[in-house]
Amino acid sequence: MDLRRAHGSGFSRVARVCGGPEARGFRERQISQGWRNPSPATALRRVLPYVLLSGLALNCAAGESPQTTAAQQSRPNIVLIFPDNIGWGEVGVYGSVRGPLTPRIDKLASDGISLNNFNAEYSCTVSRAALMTGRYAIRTGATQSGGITLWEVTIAEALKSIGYATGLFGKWHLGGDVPEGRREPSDQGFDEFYGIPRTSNEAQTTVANGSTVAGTSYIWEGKAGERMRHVRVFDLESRRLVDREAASRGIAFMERQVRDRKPFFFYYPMTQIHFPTLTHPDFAGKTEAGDIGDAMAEVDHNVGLVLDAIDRLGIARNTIVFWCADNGAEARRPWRGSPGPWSGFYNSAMEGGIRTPCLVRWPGRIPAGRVSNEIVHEIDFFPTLSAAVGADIVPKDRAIDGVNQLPFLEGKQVKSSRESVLIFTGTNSMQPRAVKWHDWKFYYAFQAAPPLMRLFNLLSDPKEESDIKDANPWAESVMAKIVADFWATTARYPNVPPYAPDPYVPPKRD
Ligand SMILES: [Ca+2]
Repeated sequence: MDLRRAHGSGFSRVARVCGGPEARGFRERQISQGWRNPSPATALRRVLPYVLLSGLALNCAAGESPQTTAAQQSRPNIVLIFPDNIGWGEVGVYGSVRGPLTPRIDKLASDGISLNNFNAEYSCTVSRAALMTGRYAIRTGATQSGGITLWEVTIAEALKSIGYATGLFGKWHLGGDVPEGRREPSDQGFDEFYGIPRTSNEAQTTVANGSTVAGTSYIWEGKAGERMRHVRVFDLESRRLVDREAASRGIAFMERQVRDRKPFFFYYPMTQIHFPTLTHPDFAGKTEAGDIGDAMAEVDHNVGLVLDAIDRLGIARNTIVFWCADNGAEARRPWRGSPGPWSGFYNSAMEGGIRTPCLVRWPGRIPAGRVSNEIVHEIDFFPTLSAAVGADIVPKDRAIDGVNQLPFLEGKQVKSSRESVLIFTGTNSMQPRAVKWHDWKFYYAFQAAPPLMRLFNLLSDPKEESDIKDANPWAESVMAKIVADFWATTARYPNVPPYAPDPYVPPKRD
């Protein structure tokens, strides 16, 4: 299969579909041009054909009985595709640096709204915590090794409470190092789960995070009321297969819910293109654009599988589809991604770490072909979905940071419901790293590069400029031993707490 040719023709097809005055080629859709919101009359002209067609399309859609249509109309299905570590520079409509590799994603953009100022938290777990709870992750105490507590109310739990079927196919990463039997997807509202409980790089060693033993990292499957079960070891071979398998299982999940006439929430947190960026054999080496190019072609293909299934099931008009990346571009070499026009990568508070591609499609409700520079945040999903499903399912007993963006997405409201974004990079400090307000970004502590572990050799590199950690994997454990020896002394002799008043008396120890 000549992917370049296939994607090339797909790309030009998208260009034709998008070819109105508001979308004259992809370059013009870049942020340098900005987006002027349409006048109400223009917006109405854009929407009117869909309003007029919607009744007809619902009646004509293959395989939909009148009852199905009525049930589906009352509660839309939600498909949330949430790929990992994809920067702006990988997506056609956001100005891909690797060529036209994403025709299906680009078509999704032209069928809905492209958000040019969509904000996420800066890393995998905190981003998922914010997405699922509608709260800045710092409120949840989310950490990679700890996850989030069962006290948090997730979108899945909220939707389940009003009769939705809920399925997670992909990457969980909200249950900490040991989610098994404690913090599984089924403990947070998901009826079904297939995928990896933690993160993709375990495939390099098969050592589960928090363990030191090879062969402890698995692909899992689970169901509500049961504990997770091993499917197979998560290694470099199964890492290549997991996203396709998740798509297949997710599609089967959608088919079952349509058959049972039940509204559904299909959450598809893809593992691509997080390192190791190794793709399905169908795509490995096929794009001539490197591992990331291959991975983006695979991501696009899997998006296409889901969209085709939605069409085949006749539910397109009653299904909201989101395609949004969890945080900024992958940074690890040799799989360093592109943040497009922005600086920084994931794990950074810079725009390249927190401003990610986000597309939303809801035919007949969200006008097609719109591009917006208005600020939206992933914490807005929860209240927005609450509005979209017509049920007040947002928890009232806790702080919720998200706001309802449905009127904005539908074009009924010109401006976003949000004017600002807080950016935290720590899990313990209430001090934000930065605040965005309209076009302004204020840093309390500016740090251009990701605060990742780094290793320098002071003889060959006295200025500490060349990070050689990934070439010296032995170093981390040597340093960890030195640190652990220090901390061991504090168990017997605790540190004096900051701001301890006088007279200070150390706590008694046996
Ligand atoms: Ca991520």
